[in-house]
Amino acid sequence: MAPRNNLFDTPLPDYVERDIVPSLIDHHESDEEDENAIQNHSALKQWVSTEKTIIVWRNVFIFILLHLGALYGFYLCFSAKIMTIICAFILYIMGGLGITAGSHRLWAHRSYKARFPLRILLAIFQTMAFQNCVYEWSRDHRVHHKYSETHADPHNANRGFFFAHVGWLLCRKHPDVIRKGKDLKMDDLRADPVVRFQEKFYLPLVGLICFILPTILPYFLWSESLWNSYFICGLFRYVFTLHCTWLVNSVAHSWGMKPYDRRINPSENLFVSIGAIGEGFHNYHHTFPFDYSTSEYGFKYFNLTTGFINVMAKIGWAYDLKKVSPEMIKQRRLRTGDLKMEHQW
Ligand code: ST9
Ligand code: ZN
Ligand code: ZN
Repeated sequence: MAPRNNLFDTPLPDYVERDIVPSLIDHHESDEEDENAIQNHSALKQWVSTEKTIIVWRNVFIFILLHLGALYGFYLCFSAKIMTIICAFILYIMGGLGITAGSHRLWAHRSYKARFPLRILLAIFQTMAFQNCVYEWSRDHRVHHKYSETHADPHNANRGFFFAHVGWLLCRKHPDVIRKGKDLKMDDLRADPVVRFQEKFYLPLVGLICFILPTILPYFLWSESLWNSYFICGLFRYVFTLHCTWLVNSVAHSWGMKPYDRRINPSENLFVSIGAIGEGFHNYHHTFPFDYSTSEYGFKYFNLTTGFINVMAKIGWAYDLKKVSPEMIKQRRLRTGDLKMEHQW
């Protein structure tokens, strides 16, 4: 059924479907095309940069404080009201969906389309996760896919586990990230009023949605202390969500099975997928980045985000969900997959 349009839901311009979406589909039809891409890519990977790492001490200081606050919040969980713990959990899922269903699968990859109310909801959730605005998050993520594990990848896993996990947020970006990032097509995000609005008012919105609301809701709704609410639903929940996200860049780029493409680092990691509500099937995702499920298996195996998008599709808020056909997966597995590695969970 064709999606209904209304005043707020003007479709994105034609060039988004014509130029931008195909550029996000990093998939090669022929072996030869694929081999060329791999050759170019490995040359980039092997290039040794002489750039010095410049640490941003302000960020180091803020992250240390944040983690001390989060640890204290964890300690307070043992004396807080049960409703406060449940609330922190729900906020983690909401913020998580803002990242997974929002900035990742919708805005960075355009793996499905979302109507205006869903885009608003996802932008609110994404702000709750405070991981940079949708525009910046998606630009870093597009450059991560296009130049994965080279110096143009913001969280280049070849610079070590710590760098891929959090270190990249504690130092200046490699000039290649910015250079290559500027060549990316980003007009689709510029054309989305929800993305523009969130970027314009990002910091005040973060203050309100990520910290103030999680602090005052438990206080007003079940008389939790403001102290407990701030440290548990604010800081602890925020830092927990950050680590669940960062695990995808560190752990899922290091350990796990590679049933779809044995030549790349991203791997299938169930442990990461549970914490990252369905985003640990990273070998599949880097092989077929345009699949809305980021996995061969739909909702199966704790892919909560896929379940959420499926429900949104049922009520008509999500549509044009892109899914790779079983035949295409099979062909790709035969060509590049590690065939010894069947899914074993
Ligand atoms: C956070 C992000 O945590 C986490 C993202 C994780 C991604 C995971 C992906 C995995 C898949 C999805 C799984 C989801 C699972 C979720 C599970 C949930 C349960 N292209 O930035 P500046 C320009 S954030 C083009 O200052 P520096 C930029 O526009 C945490 N251009 O670079 C600017 O231009 P102009 C909270 C680019 O100075 C200029 O460059 N946030 C690009 O090197 C300078 O930009 C923080 O901690 C690009 N890609 O500083 C903030 N990038 O001058 C941390 C930049 O014209 N960030 N530009 O305006 C910072 O403090 C700084 O960015 C920095 C680098 C210190 C890291
Ligand atoms: Zn991705
Ligand atoms: Zn990745």
